[in-house]
Order: sequence, then C-alpha cells, then structure tokens
Amino acid sequence: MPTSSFLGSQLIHPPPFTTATRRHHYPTVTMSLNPNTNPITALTNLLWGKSLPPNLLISTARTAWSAGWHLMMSQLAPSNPSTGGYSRPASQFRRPTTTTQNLHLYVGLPCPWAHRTLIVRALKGLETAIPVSIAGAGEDGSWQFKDTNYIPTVIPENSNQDDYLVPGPDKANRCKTLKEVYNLRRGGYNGRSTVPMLWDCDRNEIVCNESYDIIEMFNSGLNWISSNPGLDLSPPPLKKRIDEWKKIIYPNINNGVYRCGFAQTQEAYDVAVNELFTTLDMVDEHCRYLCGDTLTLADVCLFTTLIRFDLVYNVLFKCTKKKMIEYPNLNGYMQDIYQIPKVAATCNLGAIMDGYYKILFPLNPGSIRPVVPSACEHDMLTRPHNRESMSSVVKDVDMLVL
Ligand SMILES: N[C@@H](CCC(=O)N[C@@H](CS)C(=O)NCC(=O)O)C(=O)O
Repeated sequence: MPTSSFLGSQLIHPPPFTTATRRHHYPTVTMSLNPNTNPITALTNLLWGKSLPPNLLISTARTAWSAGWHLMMSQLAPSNPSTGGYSRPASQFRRPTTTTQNLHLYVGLPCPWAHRTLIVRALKGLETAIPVSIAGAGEDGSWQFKDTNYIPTVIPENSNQDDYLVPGPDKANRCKTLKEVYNLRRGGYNGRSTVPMLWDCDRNEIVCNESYDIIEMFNSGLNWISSNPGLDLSPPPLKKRIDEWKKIIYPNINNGVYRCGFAQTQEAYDVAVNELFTTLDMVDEHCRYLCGDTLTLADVCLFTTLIRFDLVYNVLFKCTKKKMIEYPNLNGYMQDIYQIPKVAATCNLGAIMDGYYKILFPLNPGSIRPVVPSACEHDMLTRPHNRESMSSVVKDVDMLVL
C-alpha cells in the first residue's frame, strides 16, 4: 500500500490508489486530472484538497526558505555576523589621479551612487569629454551590457539618440559584462564589479570605483576638459560643512536605506530605520540647500537617495515610517533639484524601479513591480516648488550629528 509521498509517511496517508477510493476520499482529484490545471495546483489538490498545507510542511518550507534567504542575502549584502546589520564592502580604487583625456564612465541607472556621477558630469558639462556606457542588471544581479527598450523619462535638450541615458553596449571596451571590463586591467580583479567605475582608456586601468571620489574629481579635477568650468559644487568656504553633511547623510540616509532593506535581523533593521528617519526629520528642517543658497556635492548625494525613496525604498526596503511626500520641505527640495537644468534627464524612473523590484530577488521573489506612486511621476516632480524665497540662514551642522 503506498502510504507515503515525498513529504514523509507521517504527513499523509492516502488510501490505495484506485479510481473508486480516489473519487470518494479526494473529490478534487478530478480537477487535478484536468490537463489545463497548473501541475503544482494539481499536486496540492491531490495531497490536501482545499485545506491549508499541513503544519509540518509549512514549518519545513519556512526553515528551508529562511536558510536560502540568508544564503542569498549574504551574497547580495554581506552582513555583520554578530548584529545581522548590512556592511557595505569598501571600494578598492580610491583617490583618482590621472592625466589622461581619454576617460570613460561606467554606470547603471538604478544605482544611486552611479547617479551622483551622472548628475555632476551633466552639471559640469563633461558629457562630451567623458562618454558613458550604461549597464543593465542581469538576471543574477550582475551588470551586463545589452540593448533594452527603456525610454528616458526626459529627453535631454540638443541630444541625439546616442546620448540618451538608457542601457546599451559597452562603448569603450565592447565587453558583455562589467566584470569583464574590471578584468581587463593588468593584474586582474577579484572584488565586486560595482558601478560607478571610471576607466582610463589609455592605460586600460580603473581610475576609481568610489562615487564620492569620482564626483570630487569631476567637480574640480577636470576643468580643462569641462564645458562649465565655472561651476564649483564644493567651494573652499563650504568644504568643511559639506564634509560634515557627508558624515551624517552617508551612514544614515544614503547607506541607511540599504541598512534597512538589507538587514537580516529585526534588531539591525530597528536601529537602521530609527537612524534613517531621525536624520530625515532633522534634514527636513533645513534651508534651501544643505549648505545655504548654493547647490553642493552634499545636495547631489542626498538627492539621489530622495528621488528613489517613494519609488523604491519606502516599499522594498521597508523604509515605511513616512513617505517623502510627507516631508514638505524635503519633498520640495527634491523637486527643486530635479528641476535644475539637465538633472531630470539623468533620472530614468522606469529603469530605477525595474532595477530594484525585478532584480533584488531575495527581497521580491515574485519580481512584481508596483505601480509608480503619482507623486513620483515626472509631471508632479516638475510642479512649482516655491523655494526660491527660502531663508538662507544656515544652521549649525555640528549639533546635528547623531
Ligand atoms: N561605495 C560605492 C558603492 C557602489 C555600489 O555598491 N554599487 C552597486 C550598485 S547600487 C553595485 O554595483 N553593486 C554590484 C555588486 O555589489 O556586485 C560607491 O559609492 O561608488
């Protein structure tokens, strides 16, 4: 008598498999024989009819899923073993120095770190001097170069189709993946192949793969090839203040949203989410820009997280305490920066959503992309923000350190 199934004999004891008993004890079997029924539905109908699966199966599935989840998470987002908190790997190529004119930038559109470099590149007028290749996320989450059907949210002025910020081929090295590009350097590479990455085409070498170092270099180190050399996003009198903001914004907001989304324990999440919203509440009280009336690198860094907040982090990373739209000043601040000429063209809202919801499998196994919140649509982001008249009184940042 066939008494067990793959679930183990203690779970299920079906009667002998005759047509008569089957019909008598398991009326749903008739459905399971229907060739149009999904095989999994057919099997579950056969095993436990319309009731919930047996407890043991549920707890076994939970244990197996949880182990698999931790395994995948530890690959995706390394964590501190004692706290379960996300610990971002350090970039290996820092403090760029190069004299070449032949630079190439690698980015991915969903990435907030890469987005910083696209904004500063655009504001400084480095588009022609530093061409860009845009990778898309592959099924396994790695960066790959492939044509896609993304359309830009905003078509940049005076541009032809080649300049649109949409994923496409590797224009510098003709590689298929970003990992291949990293490996082209003499000596190879065994770290994570992250974006942004600045490539020296003369020496076949990585110049830098740390976003903040790249934007500092774009801001002041390449004025000889920039078409807007007069713009300084880190003027000497504001440097100290920018650095202070960086120390607050990076751990608590920029990386803070990742610390929420990638936390592997409740405790790690609680700490991260508390620090995130305490910092957002504090930043919300600030004036026009973080350092006064002038846009600086600190604002660029904050903006790329804020523009993704309601689209992605609020939902996928469980940054749920408030939405950006509930922060009147910060929301206006975000619109203000979005409306600076050339910035909107660096924001591909569709690519941002897909990059997170479709690719971060352990956080969204069904890969379903939620609908765009109406406040995040381009038309809403371009509404008047009325911030031009805001006070320029700069509050003291020192007292704000958490
Ligand atoms: N510290 C780096 C972080 C860059 C980073 O983590 N980029 C992510 C995309 S948002 C990435 O490329 N991840 C691929 C990986 O970790 O394998 C920076 O600011 O440039």
